[in-house]
Amino acid sequence: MNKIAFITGATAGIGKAIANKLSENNFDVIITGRRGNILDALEKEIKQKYGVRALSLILDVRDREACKTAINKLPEEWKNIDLLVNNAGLAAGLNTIQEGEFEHWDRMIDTNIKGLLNITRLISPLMIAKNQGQIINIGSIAGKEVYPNGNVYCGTKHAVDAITKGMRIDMVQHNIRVTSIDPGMVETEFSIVRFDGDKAKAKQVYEGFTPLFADDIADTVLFVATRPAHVNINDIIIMPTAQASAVIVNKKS
Ligand code: NDP
Ligand code: 8X3
Repeated sequence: MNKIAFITGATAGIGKAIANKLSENNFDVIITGRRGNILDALEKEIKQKYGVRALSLILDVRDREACKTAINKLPEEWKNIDLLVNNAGLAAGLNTIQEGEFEHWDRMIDTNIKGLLNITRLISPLMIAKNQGQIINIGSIAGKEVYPNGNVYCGTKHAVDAITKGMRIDMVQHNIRVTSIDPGMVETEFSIVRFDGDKAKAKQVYEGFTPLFADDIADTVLFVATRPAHVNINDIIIMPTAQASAVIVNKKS
């Protein structure tokens, strides 16, 4: 029997790479996100390419009631979730606090913190019931350091760091492993979203050096997910070779 992984934010970037990587390595996957057309295509591709089971679930992690309904309605054979990857998240804007946009703050806090909590609250009891499971939270270097204009995004990722530690304490008695994977700069749709769809501005972020790619993070998730049952990786910070800290990047201009 394959293990079952539930992945949030599987329609793009890191989440999509994780869905592919886990499927390639014999996990059955529940892939979730808001963009149904992308999920449908990915579900078909995964089934064809890797011959594992895949189920797509259109889900906005901010919508607690919709998440409840969707997870409660999962067919019984899909409720046996072994691995939850809390990946859905975003940065919106890059401004000082005094110039920040309230809508950006709400979106980041509601997705990165409350969304992660919603999904964890709904899925962890399924793991507790079988006294087994694993949760991997995608944090960030922004959860370890604060950089100029990163204020609220960094705040949400610091919250993920603290919540991960809290989860590990609460879950230990239930034999559930909890990990945080904290990447530096990864070229995905992240900066396009941060800059409200401005692709040219987003491209500049990754110019002059080799950033991480989504597949690098997927490799890390696979490593964590395939350790023996008695081993838990608490936390991994993973950076591009050219990035020494949140703000120090060796760019060749
Ligand atoms: P992308 O923008 O490429 O992908 C983000 C994913 O999150 C999409 O699948 C999107 O799906 C999903 N998502 C966003 N909002 C919601 C929501 N409300 N409900 C459900 N799904 C949602 O970004 P990344 O892949 O780069 O980001 C993934 C995670 O990695 C985030 O948590 C981010 O903070 C973190 N991270 C990213 C880094 C980077 O440099 N790229 C570095 C460190 C951490 P859809 O739009 O279909 O809902
Ligand atoms: C994404 C990494 O440094 O762009 O979490 O905030 S950074």
